[in-house]
Amino acid sequence: MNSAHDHVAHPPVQDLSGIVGYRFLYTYANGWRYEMYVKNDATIDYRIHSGHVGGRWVKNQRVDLVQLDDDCFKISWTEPTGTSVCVNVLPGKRRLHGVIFFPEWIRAHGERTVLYQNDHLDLMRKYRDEGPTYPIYVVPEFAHIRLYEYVGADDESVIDAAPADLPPGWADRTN
Ligand code: FER
Repeated sequence: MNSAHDHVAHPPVQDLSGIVGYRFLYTYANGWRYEMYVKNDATIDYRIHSGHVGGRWVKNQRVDLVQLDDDCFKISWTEPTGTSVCVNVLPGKRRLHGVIFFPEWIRAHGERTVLYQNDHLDLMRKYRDEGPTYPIYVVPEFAHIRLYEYVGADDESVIDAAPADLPPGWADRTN
């Protein structure tokens, strides 16, 4: 029966202008360093500067992006590798929390995913389908956002090189 307590959810009005078109550099509490560019409301590009799969980079990953509240966004997706990721971003607080769900084969052989993924999508799906998938290696960590900059939406030049091909110290930038 309906009652005042079983209404369907009432999503908040969405204003994504505080995150779409931004690039951010962040360091997780476990030391892993990542870079994300929110290219538009459904797409990210990213580089992994250090960590379990440091050196990996990806363009045009489709994501679900929502605004949960003022200064609070959530980005969720599944990779062709089978890794799933959910990242909460609070730009004004320079705070981020990510949960990465790695399949077992990436815990054991992370190096297989350290490449420009877009050139190897069929291989990633083959590894994904061969597994093993389980047990899932869950990595929940806070991060500090060291740099948060507006670079504009839909710009293919923001992330267009491998982490290893950037100028020395590039990933150490702060603002
Ligand atoms: C992040 C955590 C994990 C992130 C990307 C990943 C761009 C991707 C992991 C993988 O596929 O290996 O904060 O941001």
